[in-house]
Amino acid sequence: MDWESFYDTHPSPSNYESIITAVENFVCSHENEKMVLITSGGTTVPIEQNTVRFVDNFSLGTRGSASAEYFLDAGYVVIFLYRSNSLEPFVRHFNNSLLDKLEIVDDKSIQVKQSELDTLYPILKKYKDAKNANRILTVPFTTLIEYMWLLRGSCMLMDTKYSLLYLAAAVSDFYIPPSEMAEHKVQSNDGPPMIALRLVPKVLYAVTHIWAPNAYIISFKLETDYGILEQKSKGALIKYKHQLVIGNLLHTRKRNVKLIGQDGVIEDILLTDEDIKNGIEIEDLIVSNVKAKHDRFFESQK
Ligand code: PAZ
Repeated sequence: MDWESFYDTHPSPSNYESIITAVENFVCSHENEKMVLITSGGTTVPIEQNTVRFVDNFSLGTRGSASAEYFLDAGYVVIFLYRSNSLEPFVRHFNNSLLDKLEIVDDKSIQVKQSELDTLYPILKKYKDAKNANRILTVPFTTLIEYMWLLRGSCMLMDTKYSLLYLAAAVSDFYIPPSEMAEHKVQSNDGPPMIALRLVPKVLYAVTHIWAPNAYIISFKLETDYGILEQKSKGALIKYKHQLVIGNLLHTRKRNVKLIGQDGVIEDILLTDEDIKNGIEIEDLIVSNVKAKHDRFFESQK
């Protein structure tokens, strides 16, 4: 199925109009400012219409949520399109550990432990500054179909050279059309289910040629086999003609990425053990590299 038929045959989520209106208002309130759309986390593929089970993937949302913080530091306004319950900017630092950083003073007040203040304060300050200045909009999705609609709607609102599309979400290549799903919970006493997965159409062509051809567009490519990473990344650049592919391998993604541009140059970003010990995150280096590239692209579009 091509991407046009996909949108023709899969209706938008029920809350789509209100979400896209919020995105539109956000975009309009930041006209002529550098803006990044970050997609983050993995899509789910339900196997029942009343969904009890779904096919998921490994992505935690670290890449997207950490990058969002560095883009804010770099002066970008951020739209964070993320899988519900995956990591979010700022909050990611405290997942599961927030309660241990607080203490009860008396029955009317609690406070941050003195020993945690130096860590918590700068993160809270940046979070509040970004929120109060309306510099970040978070938009959750869960299913593949929600993601597809929200991606299209957001890209179409961001078709300018001020926009950077940073497509780091892990989007399923396979799905079950709702018309072919069981309505109710699949029963084990009916025997092993025969589930036919269909291919999800590649929408990157539409992103780069139809929805946001004026934006600077970065797609990510994840592989598990080092031998095909470069070739697949270059293949995507040839096919979709966008500006940059960031390639990474499942087990080394937090310490090594390859940035591959249309000129064929491959830049390696590699963290050493020392960097990691010192708390350096690879997203910090990715974002400063990408910002410089977007700046040059922006100047060249005048
Ligand atoms: O979310 P995370 O930090 O656990 O992983 C990031 C990533 C590997 C999903 C991202 O860097 C990426 O490669 N996204 C594209 C995946 C794909 O090829 O579909």
